[in-house]
Amino acid sequence: MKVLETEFAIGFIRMATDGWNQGWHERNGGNLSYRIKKEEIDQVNEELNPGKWQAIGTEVKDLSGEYFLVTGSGKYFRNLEINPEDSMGIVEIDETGTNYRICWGLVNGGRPTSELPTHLMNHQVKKQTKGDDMRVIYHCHPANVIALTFVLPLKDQVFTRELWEMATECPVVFPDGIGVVPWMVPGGREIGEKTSELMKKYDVAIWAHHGMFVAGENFDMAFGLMHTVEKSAEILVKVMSMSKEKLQTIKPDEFRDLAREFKVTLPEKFLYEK
Ligand code: 2HA
Ligand code: ZN
Repeated sequence: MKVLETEFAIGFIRMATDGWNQGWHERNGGNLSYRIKKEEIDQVNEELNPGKWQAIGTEVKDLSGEYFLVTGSGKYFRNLEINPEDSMGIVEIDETGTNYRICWGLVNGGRPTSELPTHLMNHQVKKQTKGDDMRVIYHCHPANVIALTFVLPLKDQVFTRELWEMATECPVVFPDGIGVVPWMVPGGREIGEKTSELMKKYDVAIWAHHGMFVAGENFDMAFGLMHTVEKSAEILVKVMSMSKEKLQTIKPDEFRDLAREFKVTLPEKFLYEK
């Protein structure tokens, strides 16, 4: 089977195109990775053509032998659909978890995303904590979430609570909450460590003045989570633009009622009195 005929490649490209259409991927902004299942990589074995091992820049021992479909460094989401073999690639992780090699795609000498360390460290955390449930890590630059990082305190409690309040579905969609990473230099191990630390608790991490990372079971869940958080941020931006104070909102006890009814656990640290 050809890589481009597989369900995972088709889903990956569709998600990238949807993200582009949302306006979340100006120029070469954002990146996407998918941890490929054993049976899926076996399907495309004949098309794999491993290149040279190269350093990841961090260690992800628990991902040794795994294969990932990833977007390329400097590649534009806008082009993924029309030129997938140039814009994305399959990489394999070596036994030590410190090197990768390109096995398919990135045909014009491309490299995996500059955020490969963060993607892989997030995948490792999700594999450790959720087993095989989480396969998608997604990063983009959504305007409303980024705007909020200039006016809200950069605290998990504040972002989670403010965004929960903006739409009743939010606490049901991201009950564990949202982590916030202060401004840092992107593209390396350090920001990857900080982000993956938050991914132990949350499926969403906001990078101040930069963008957002989410983890999802599949493309629908990851895209839907990004979409929900960014929509909630858009409502909050509108509310804050209209008025300094909310005349009414969802109260802590109402969140507790919601949690009971929808059978989710909402950590009490987010239900503080204001
Ligand atoms: O350009 O989004 O964080 C890709 C990025 C880097
Ligand atoms: Zn970015």
